[in-house]
Amino acid sequence: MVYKKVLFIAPATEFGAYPPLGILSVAAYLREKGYEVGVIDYSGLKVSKEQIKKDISLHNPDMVALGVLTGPGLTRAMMISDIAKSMGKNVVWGGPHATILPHLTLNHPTIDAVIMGEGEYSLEEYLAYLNGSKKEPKGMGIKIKSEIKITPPQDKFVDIETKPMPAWELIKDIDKYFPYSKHNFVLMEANRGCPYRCGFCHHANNDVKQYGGKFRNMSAKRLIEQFDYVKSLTKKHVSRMDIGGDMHLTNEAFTEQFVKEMKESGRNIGWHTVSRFDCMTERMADLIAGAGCEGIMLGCESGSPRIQKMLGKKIELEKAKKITKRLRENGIMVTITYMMGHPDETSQEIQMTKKFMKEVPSDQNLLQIYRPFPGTPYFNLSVSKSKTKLPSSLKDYVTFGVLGHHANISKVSSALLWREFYKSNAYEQTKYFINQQKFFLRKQMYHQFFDLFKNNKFTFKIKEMLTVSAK
Ligand code: B12
Ligand code: SF4
Repeated sequence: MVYKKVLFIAPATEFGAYPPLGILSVAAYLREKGYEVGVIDYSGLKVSKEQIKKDISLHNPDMVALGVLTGPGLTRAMMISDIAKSMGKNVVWGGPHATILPHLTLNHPTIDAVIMGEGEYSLEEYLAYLNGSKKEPKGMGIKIKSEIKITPPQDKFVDIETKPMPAWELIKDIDKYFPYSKHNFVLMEANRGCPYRCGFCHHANNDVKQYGGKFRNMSAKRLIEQFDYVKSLTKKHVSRMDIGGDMHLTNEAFTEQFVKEMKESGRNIGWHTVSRFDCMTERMADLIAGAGCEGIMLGCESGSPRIQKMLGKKIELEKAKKITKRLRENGIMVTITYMMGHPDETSQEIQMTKKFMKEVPSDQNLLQIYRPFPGTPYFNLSVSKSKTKLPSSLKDYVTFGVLGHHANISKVSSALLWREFYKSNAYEQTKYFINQQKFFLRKQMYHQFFDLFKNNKFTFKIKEMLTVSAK
């Protein structure tokens, strides 16, 4: 049999439509290598077994390749794999879940292979292998006669600047990503990897680093080309880029070049980005503001110096204050992420985070209770402290992360942890709601402004606040 036709599927969940950027990139690369490719994105849609069967029959591929995250998307990913296998297809998984847990993924009976880390070269090598090449494919796990074999990482990684344009045109209903009548955002691939290793994060994992390759950032010029390509495929009004990925502005030199290209384009495209306080400078805050940046997310995670040190994120309160103030003076909306429930966190340390949140004048403090994610140092700690039962099948990972499965590895009781979280969060969410509405008005994003009322988000927030303060 010759493996020539690959159908990529993003199982995702019915809650929210997001472009499957990993799949779009791998599909574009394989097509350039002469394979026939198709893409189906089920994000934001309810989907039945009959529909899946119909979709696979229609494309009639030799291989069904899925991109999967840990969490609720796993249910549909397993369902699609079972159906595809019953139709005689070779079934491959790629993306974060398969990278972190290749053995557990391959133990599922209907999955033939997993691609670990970056997908382009490994899937190409796997297809060549299936088509008779003697060369063992790198960067993957294969089931050979029920035996699982994990192969070494690739020794070459993709140049994200020159790789083919992500295959956005293969998505049937691209407009689903742009729900507003005006001023929609495009989520864009702008970089790969992360140079850091924060204890709770996917990027702290050795396999993620080895199989995913080094951190790479894309030029603004290439990003604008991608943006224009997406715009050319939709009649919807798209005016802004959401620079996807976990880390973007790592230093002043890159930022300087990035904003230079943004300005030279003369396009006035709005963009939202990501950085860390220890990477940011006041000069960077000025530079990005002058080149269309409208929003930035910065990871802080805790106000406790012990926890920051443990995470490798040494954040000076005074610097964070100064930078946030400068960003906001420049009209940039600032979101700072925090967590409660770090390893051995004390009640005193929770108070330090609350104090930090109060003193740093952001638009939004995005607060979460820590939830363990597989393959990370915090997760291993959680398991070794016996707070988390190690899941033994794909099914056990469905409720991870998103659905609030959590193990308390702090020193405070769970009741206190959740009480502190709800109290702070109700206030923070209300503050954010007001700041966000101000932002929409300032930017004349009226559809977004009224959408919050239409979907009753305001009443919901007020209710949440009243319920918590009544406790
Ligand atoms: C955008 C984004 C989202 C978006 C859209 C997700 C999507 N469509 O993929 C949204 C907002 C929905 C989201 C939600 C969540 N996310 Co998210 N997200 C990201 C982010 C920032 C960028 C993803 C991206 O587009 N990357 C660019 C592309 C090119 O990279 P890629 O997807 O990794 O693809 C490459 C390889 O993985 C591989 N590959 C990927 N798919 C496939 C498929 C095949 C067949 C093959 C062969 C290869 C392959 O090849 C690609 C190119 O080389 C990543 C961080 C990151 N840097 O990747 C986190 C990340 C993927 N998210 C993460 C998490 C934890 C979540 C949430 C659980 C958060 C939460 N608590 O709610 C939810 C889960 C939601 C769900 N439904 O399951 C984790 C994943 C951890 C894990 N074990 O799964 C990441 C890695 C962040 C982190 N640092 O921890 N996320
Ligand atoms: S800087 Fe962000 S993406 Fe990088 S390891 Fe830390 S939390 Fe993860």
